[in-house]
Order: sequence, then C-alpha cells, then structure tokens
Amino acid sequence: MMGDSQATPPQDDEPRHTTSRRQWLASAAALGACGSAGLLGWRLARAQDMGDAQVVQVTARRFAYTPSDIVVRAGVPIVLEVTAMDFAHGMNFPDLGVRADLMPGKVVRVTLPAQPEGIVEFLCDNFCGDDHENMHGRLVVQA
Ligand SMILES: [Cu+2]
Repeated sequence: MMGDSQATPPQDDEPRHTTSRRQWLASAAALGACGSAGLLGWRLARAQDMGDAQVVQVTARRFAYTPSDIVVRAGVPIVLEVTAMDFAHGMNFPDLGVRADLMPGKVVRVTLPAQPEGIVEFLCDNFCGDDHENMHGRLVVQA
C-alpha cells in the first residue's frame, strides 16, 4: 500500500502540501510499523476467540441429557449444539447464569465462556414430566 502511493506521487500538489503529506506518510508509516503488529495480534486473538471455541453436540430427551457428562477443555470458550428430541426442555447452568429454551427437533447453540478446571452442573428447568427433577448433567472441565 505504502509502495503504491510513493510510486505514483500526485503531480499537482503544492510544496507545502507535499511536505505535510510527507510528514503524514512518515507518521503513518511509523504507526503502521507498530500499529499493524498490534492489529495483527488483535485479529489473531479474535480468531482464537471465535474459531477455537470447542463445539459439543448434546441431545436432550425425557429425562436425560446425552452425554450427561460433557467433557471440555479449560480456558476455551464452549459452544453446545443442543437438540431436544421430544420436548422444549430448558437447559440451565445456574452457576454461570446461562439458560436456553430448547426447541424440539432444532439445534440450539448454547454459548458458554471459557471455564477453569472443575465441574459445572446443569439441569432442565422446564418441567417435562415425572422424572424432570432427575434431568441434569455436568460440564466436566479438564485442564
Ligand atoms: Cu426436561
């Protein structure tokens, strides 16, 4: 980009104009040198946030989540693609303040922030029948 603008300087600029333009170019180049590195770093960080989320498929049906132990890596955002098979179950992670209404037959994406190592419990919070209280599972976060 810089090469292009230097290779074809505008012919009709006044000298003063040219000077200020040159100063602008110099500071732009200086900015670009460290600025683009910073921007690159930012882009990489964003890409990791977005692209490296671990995706896990989960199904929900009376009265269980499958898998009931969802094993994920610590420190990496989590996306659960949850399909309810038979009812609009409600997936609730009380400790994370995250819940989602599941739609029978549809994939619902439940996004969770990166977690430290440990266990995070989740449950069904839409009453779905006699064993509703037993419909729960665990996010098993491993280092
Ligand atoms: Cu349920």
